[in-house]
Amino acid sequence: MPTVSTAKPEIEPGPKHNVEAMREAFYERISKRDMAPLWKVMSSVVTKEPVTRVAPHVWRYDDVKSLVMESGGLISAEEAKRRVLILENPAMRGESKATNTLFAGIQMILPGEVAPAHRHVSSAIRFVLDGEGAYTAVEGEKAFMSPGDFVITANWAPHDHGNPSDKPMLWLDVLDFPAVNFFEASFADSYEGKETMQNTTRGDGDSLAFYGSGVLPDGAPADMKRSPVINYTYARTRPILDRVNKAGDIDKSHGARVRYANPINGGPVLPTMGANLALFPKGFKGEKYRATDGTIFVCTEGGGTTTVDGEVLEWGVNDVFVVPPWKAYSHQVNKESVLFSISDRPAQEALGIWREDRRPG
Ligand code: GTQ
Ligand code: FE2
Repeated sequence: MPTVSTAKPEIEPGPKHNVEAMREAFYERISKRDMAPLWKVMSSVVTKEPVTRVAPHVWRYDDVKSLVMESGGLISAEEAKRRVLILENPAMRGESKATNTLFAGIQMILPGEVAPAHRHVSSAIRFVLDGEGAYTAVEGEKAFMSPGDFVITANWAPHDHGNPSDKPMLWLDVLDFPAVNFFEASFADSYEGKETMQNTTRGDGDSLAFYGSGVLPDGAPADMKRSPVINYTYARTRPILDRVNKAGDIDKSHGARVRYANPINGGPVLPTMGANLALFPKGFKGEKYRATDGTIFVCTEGGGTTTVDGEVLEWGVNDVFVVPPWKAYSHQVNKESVLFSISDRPAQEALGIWREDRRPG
């Protein structure tokens, strides 16, 4: 076995020094062939724990609403195609991302406006903040929307929006296109100069009646990657939270919480994104929690604070906030409050990489 001696530096004038020089010369030579030594970067490419660029952040609805309303005077829904102000994570400006996998934006559609039909590989969800009686038509079926409604638009489903009501409607859009673009697998179709393809034989609200009522059409498929329900209405979901709360089924971190599910198989509503609605009873002081899915929250009732890695985020009705992956967080409320949340957890679970930690240090 060779031993390294430090006793005679004059006699062996640094084999270490020579090795370093030889290594550097080698790295330079392989670099010219588009290669690099893994051992120099191993710990930063195979990290011991999740490393995130995402910053915790709150977008206050007061600011957001007035700015989105102002955009209504600058551009029409028709011209913009989608009149949306992007909620950009402050640590990733210019990338159109709220988290590394999810886009978030606030869309507004004014009375009488329509946003033309299109389709894309990215799945989308809407979470309604303001207004009453505008619709999203998905594959030709109109889903009329009210605040708190959770509406899904699956991969490649044609969709358009319209507002026959007399009030502006605003909603939160969340799309998975940062994830789709990571895979470089995006396609989109605008139907420009073609038929809108929005004529089907389905009636308004059919999907919820057929699939969201504890019965299924005879001959419904035995499996489906995404839910056939278009609109999970607040009117139906919210009362369930009271029942869960009354039953005492209150998670120490997540409160009285339900998960939006695909009625065909009980799975997530979309393969890439999953959502929950949670009620926190008055005085709830949540236990710290962390998971690998960065999460976007929206408050629908009440208000409170979420402490993320020591930073306190304050939120009230219609405020949107982001918790980065693997950062320990806990919710606290003084009054009864409700939070909607959405993340890429189903995608991570499908890939076998999702983890949670109920006792972060
Ligand atoms: O409403 O179809 O915020 O396609 C981003 C992309 C909304 C939409 C967005 C979209 C839409
Ligand atoms: Fe779209």
